[in-house]
Amino acid sequence: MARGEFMFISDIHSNLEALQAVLADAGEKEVYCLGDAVGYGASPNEVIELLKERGATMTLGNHDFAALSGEPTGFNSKAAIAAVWTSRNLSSENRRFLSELPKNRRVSLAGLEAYIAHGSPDDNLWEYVYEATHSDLFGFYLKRLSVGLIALGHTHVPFTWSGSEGTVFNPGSVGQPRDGDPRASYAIVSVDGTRTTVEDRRVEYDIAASARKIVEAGLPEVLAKRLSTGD
Ligand SMILES: [Mn+2]
Repeated sequence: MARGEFMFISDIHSNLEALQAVLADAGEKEVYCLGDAVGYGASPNEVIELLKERGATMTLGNHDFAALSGEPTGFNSKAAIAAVWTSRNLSSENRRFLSELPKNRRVSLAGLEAYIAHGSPDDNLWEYVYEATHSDLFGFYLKRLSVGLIALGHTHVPFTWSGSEGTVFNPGSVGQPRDGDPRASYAIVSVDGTRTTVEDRRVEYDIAASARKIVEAGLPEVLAKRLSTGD
């Protein structure tokens, strides 16, 4: 029976210190990233380069998309300012890297077929999937996609749902948690034969250093402040 452990991250949002902390915590594992590598924070190039170095399997998020287009349609004013800043500060190489990311992927995790995307299976970039609002659809998603696992990001709120059809989860946000816990959030998926478990993990990181870079970059101060409250 095949077995393996896989690291799932999402919504890093240009927060290098948080990304370094979760990678160190997880150790050497295959990395899957569900989008929004950039946006909000001050280290977009460093974050993309570290993800490339780790050979992360990635999908595109709405903030990655906005940084590519330079047109932050549908964003609040602070997010829009950050998207324009990111667009101006991305290296051409990293811009090309983001532009080549797919909106969803099918991956095989030690024999377990899985689907990964940023938003929902229906709207990969924009739809927010919370357990409270969408759990009635989870069995339907799993059957329709013919997978045993679906990993989604975008909400910055972690959850794991399991039913007879399989598992749907969100690893939360590495770089800008919004569930009231400011520690970086990620998940480890363990596959052992037909058994799949998802373990949520939280990791302390140097929030002050990350916040300082946001202020020094001239980005909206609220984006620095929210890191310490996790909302
Ligand atoms: Mn996000």
